[in-house]
Amino acid sequence: MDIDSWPASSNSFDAYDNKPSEEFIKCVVVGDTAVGKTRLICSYIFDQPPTSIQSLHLKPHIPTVFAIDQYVGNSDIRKRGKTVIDGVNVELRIWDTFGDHEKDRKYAYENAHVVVVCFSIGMQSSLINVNAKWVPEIKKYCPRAAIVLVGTQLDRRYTNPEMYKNALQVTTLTNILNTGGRFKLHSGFSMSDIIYAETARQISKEIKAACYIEVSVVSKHGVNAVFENSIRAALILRRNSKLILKSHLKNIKTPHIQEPYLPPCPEAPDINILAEGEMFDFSCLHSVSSFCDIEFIVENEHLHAHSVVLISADEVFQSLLMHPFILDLLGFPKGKNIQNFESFSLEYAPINGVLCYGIPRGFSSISVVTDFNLKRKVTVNVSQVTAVSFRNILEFVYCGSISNIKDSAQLLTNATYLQLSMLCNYLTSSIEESSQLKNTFYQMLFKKRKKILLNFVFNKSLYSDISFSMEGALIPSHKPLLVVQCNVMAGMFRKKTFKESITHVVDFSNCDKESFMTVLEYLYTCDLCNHGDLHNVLQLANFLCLPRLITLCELELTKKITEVNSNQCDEACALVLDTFIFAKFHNAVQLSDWCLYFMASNYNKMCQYQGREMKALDETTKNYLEKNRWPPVWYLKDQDLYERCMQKIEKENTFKISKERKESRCFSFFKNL
Ligand SMILES: Nc1nc2c(ncn2[C@@H]2O[C@H](COP(=O)(O)OP(=O)(O)OP(=O)(O)O)[C@@H](O)[C@H]2O)c(=O)[nH]1
Ligand SMILES: [Mg+2]
Repeated sequence: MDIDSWPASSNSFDAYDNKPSEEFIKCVVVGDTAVGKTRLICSYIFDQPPTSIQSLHLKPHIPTVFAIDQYVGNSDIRKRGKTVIDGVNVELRIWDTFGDHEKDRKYAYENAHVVVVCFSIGMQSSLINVNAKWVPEIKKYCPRAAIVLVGTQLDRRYTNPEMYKNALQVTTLTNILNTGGRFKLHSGFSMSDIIYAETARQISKEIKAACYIEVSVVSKHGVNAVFENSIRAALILRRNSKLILKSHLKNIKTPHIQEPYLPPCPEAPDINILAEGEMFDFSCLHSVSSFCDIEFIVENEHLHAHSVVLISADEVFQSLLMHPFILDLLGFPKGKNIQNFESFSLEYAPINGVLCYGIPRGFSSISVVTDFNLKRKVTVNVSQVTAVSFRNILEFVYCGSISNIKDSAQLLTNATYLQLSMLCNYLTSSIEESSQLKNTFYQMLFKKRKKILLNFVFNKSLYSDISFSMEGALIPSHKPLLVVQCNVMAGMFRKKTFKESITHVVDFSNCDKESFMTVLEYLYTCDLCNHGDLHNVLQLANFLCLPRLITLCELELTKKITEVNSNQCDEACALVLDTFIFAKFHNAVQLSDWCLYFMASNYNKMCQYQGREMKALDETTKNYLEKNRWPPVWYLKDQDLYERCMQKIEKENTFKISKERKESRCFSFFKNL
């Protein structure tokens, strides 16, 4: 049952057909419009479960129009009104009222035993009105009723005001009448509007309320406590009344201080990994002679290509370019690189005039030369294939798709002859869904490249044209791959003004080898496989402008901190602080946000283990942590007060019990006399 399905209201007391079970209590709920009186009552009498802020604000506020007794006409609801408090049977009747308009509420107040005065924890004006409007009204119409002060919408104290921005559509009756439709009264609040328990307790004292309670229908915190303590407040007044003898009320407890609500710890921000997107996109090298080391001669046309691109795209090119005799002529080590190429037919062809077996069909002769600059070049004559088709074949190898096929039948014949199986599949697949098709083949090619580059090319001298020197070692690498995967490297190798564009060795001696190898492996695989020192890898990733690698490092570092935290909290605190400073310095925005979150949600531990370092943080960070620390300061203060009160109550109880015992012993002594 929901707020919208109230039983038909009646303003008549005659509607009560049952006699009060034992103690009948009329409880009237008052307060400004939209503070949440109706929601609070519904949550209690329909025993509604906790809810989310979003679903609570899905419907606009419908103001209550008449003062109503919510128990009239619904036996289920009336049953819920019967309760037992501190051993006393009670029949509770709750009256909902309106805060919106100024019609007489006298009828609602009539014979009230307790009045629940509500204000919203996110609305200053509603608290001002407690003293200015509601208490004078209570004093006028039911001066003898007990008062319970209730701060509603407690969730506003610990949730971001942004959450309410678009959700809250408060409509008032006056607005409906004036505008003939829904009207946005206020669309949110700021944290400066928030009322803390300290202030409310002060008001509670001033108005001589029996107790102060905070509630939220979102968490359901305090909902039952409001009505249980309202009953207690009413019964204590009744007990104290000299006119009636009420010995069965002697066990009614004084309404207690409420245990504060510990808001849920905020969830860690997600670390989003940038997609692989344009990586391994060799299209910029297609038909480009820079960094090329292979030349195909087809129908007298000379077409340039790059060994790394060809080898990583198809087994046919692997078997051609990784032929042991060619590798021997080029001076590359062979043996462990060689794959088993038995899946397609191999033939005899001359390499530098020597007839060799093991050359894929269609490559009729090969020549290998090393020029005076020690630049090695392989020239391959292609037979029985048209130049137009071979250009299309190279486009597929570089781009994973072909933009303009002039003669598809001819191309399919040539691709079949050259045994290029992936291209044959591409050409025979349904052309209608061309964009999806392109994507599928791009992905297939992507996966293939990852595997081949890692197994046969990464950290191998095979067709290497550049080396990085560090820690006394030379790490072989491949410019065509580096320029495609890394813009900084592309600039370094392409711009003639950089000496790296002409040298064969690049000095990276400032780097530690393990971290560099991790970054290099990433460039060959698009994955962060071998971690090394993640801080150093992150630094290098930032230096080389590799945004995806930065996100991968961010994720790994958050996992590492979480893992360390589960075993050694003090170590995690030190690590997170280092990482935070490091992340800010090296543009790892997600990581620095995550560290801030960690520091805020482990604030006490951070101060315990890293007190000095926390004090040395910059003012903006300190302010942020102070604002967002968990548990929040208001909770800690309230919890401290609560514990002190409970200790005091316990002491008083112990004192009372021992006093009673003493008295009963005295009594028996006299009795025995
Ligand atoms: N975040 C949050 N919003 C609440 C809570 N309780 C009520 N609200 C919101 O406040 C709006 C008003 O609630 P009502 O219970 O209808 O307000 P009311 O005090 O009965 O208002 P009148 O009938 O006009 O006097 C609701 O539409 C909810 O969106 C709460 O615990 N948390
Ligand atoms: Mg209402």
